[in-house]
Amino acid sequence: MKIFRVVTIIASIILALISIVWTDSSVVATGKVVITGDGTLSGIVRFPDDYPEREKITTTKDQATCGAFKYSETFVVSEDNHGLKNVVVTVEGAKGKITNTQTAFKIEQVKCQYIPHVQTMPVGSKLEIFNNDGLLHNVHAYFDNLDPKSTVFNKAQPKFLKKITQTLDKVGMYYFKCDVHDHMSAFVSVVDHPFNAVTNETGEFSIENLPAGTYNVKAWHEALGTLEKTVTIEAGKTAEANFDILPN
Ligand SMILES: [Cu+2]
Repeated sequence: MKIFRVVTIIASIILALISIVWTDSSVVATGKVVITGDGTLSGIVRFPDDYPEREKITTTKDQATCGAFKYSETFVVSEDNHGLKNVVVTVEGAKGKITNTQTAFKIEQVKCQYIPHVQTMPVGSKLEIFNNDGLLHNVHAYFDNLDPKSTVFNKAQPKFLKKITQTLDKVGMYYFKCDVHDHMSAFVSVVDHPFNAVTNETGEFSIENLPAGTYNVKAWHEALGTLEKTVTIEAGKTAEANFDILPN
């Protein structure tokens, strides 16, 4: 009986050591074991030919703060390479826990505009919503779509209420609209793994620490919907995934 117990303990120690080596684990500050790889996926989301102009939206109230018009943030396209900003790129099914120890994320309301327009954050994160304007906004958050039934919270934010804090606890896309200023919108992709990115000013993205494997990669845009692609990641290498937006 005693020998059996000793053997069991030794076996479990060996198994634990093997799993540490095999999974290329690293221990983050929180003490969580994070499984990662060393492959990278980079690419660009772009219009190969014609691309939409940035729309000018005339404001209807609070012009002293908001200005007479706002540029729409739906299609922000680089003149140089036709890359599209604010596309959420996700590698599905890659194994890895979130290493991000950031505890709070923020959206600011500045001159009647949500900043940033698109971001991702780990599920369960706190989102701090700031009112930097000296006027009333009304933060209306929806989950997955803009159906009134999909409302998650709906809060008036008068000028004296500088900060509202909300926990985003569902994996998926949160839509934000201001019920006072029609043109104001923002999107937060709430995720349960670290393999996500938002395209930059030139439509580019890079996702690191990917384990080798073949994955489905999704590119989501607020007006265009989702494009998908199968990509194979090799250990220590950078794979490329470019998404071309074709007229349909
Ligand atoms: Cu507003």
